[in-house]
Amino acid sequence: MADIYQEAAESIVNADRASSEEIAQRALDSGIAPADIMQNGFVKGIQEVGDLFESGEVFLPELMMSADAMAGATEVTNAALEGEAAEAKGIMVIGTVQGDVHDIGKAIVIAYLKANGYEVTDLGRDVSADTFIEKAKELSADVIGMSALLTTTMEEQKKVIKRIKDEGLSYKTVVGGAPCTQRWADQIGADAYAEDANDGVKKIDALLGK
Ligand code: B1M
Repeated sequence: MADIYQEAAESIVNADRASSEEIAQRALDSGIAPADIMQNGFVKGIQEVGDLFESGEVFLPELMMSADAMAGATEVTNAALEGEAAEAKGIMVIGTVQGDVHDIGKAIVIAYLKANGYEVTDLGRDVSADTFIEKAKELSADVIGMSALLTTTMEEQKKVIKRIKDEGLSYKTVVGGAPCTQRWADQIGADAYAEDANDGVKKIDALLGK
């Protein structure tokens, strides 16, 4: 099993989308859970590319190609999770905050939420505070989820939460993304911080008493 995890990670490092999709499908066909191949294989690969990017060993165009390979793998594993959908537990809107285009993690979180019975609307990336609030109102959401991957865009989460409080709205809020922490969530008054997709489901279940 370790071999397929290794292959998965390598397909991301090699920025090979055809290969990442094929490996994802092969893993699912052999009975590996979507979360396992994602976390133990593909995510390891994108983290390695992130480290290489940070140390100047790969550049932005290569990082973008690896992200594309990651998107291919995510599509395959998420399609498998969609099939597990259960009865709706709550309504959620989720997006990547304004100024931020990182959406791979968000796609994984959405798939987990859907598979665990949430009705989720993906607001996409580079989502303004106005859009978060408008869409939550329009869809009568229970929860607003905000993903931020840049230290510079985390502040946008604070902006949305401030709007909710200033307008006396009652949406629950969840923040996530690599630079976020429980401490940050407490500081900005978010109802929950989720470290990963699994934790996201647990925290939202707890917030809504499910
Ligand atoms: Co960017 N990038 N990037 N990047 N990128 C990071 C984040 C960085 C850490 C890389 C580095 O320098 N080491 C760095 C940020 C530094 C910082 O702010 N401290 C960085 C930078 C600097 C940049 C640019 C500024 C580069 C440039 O232009 N010079 C630029 C910014 C663009 C912008 O957003 N305005 C940029 C661009 C890009 C790409 C477009 C090339 C691509 C994104 C493609 C895409 O997403 N469609 C990209 C990528 C791929 C990365 C890395 C390598 C990988 C991110 C990722 O997908 N991780 C990243 C380095 C790294 O993380 N090692 C990096 C895998 C994913 C599964 O994990 O997103 O953490 P993650 O999601 C997890 C949890 O965090 C959590 O659950 C997920 C699943 O477990 N989670 C939530 C996330 N959101 C949640 C929401 C929730 C709950 C949980 O509830 C609402």
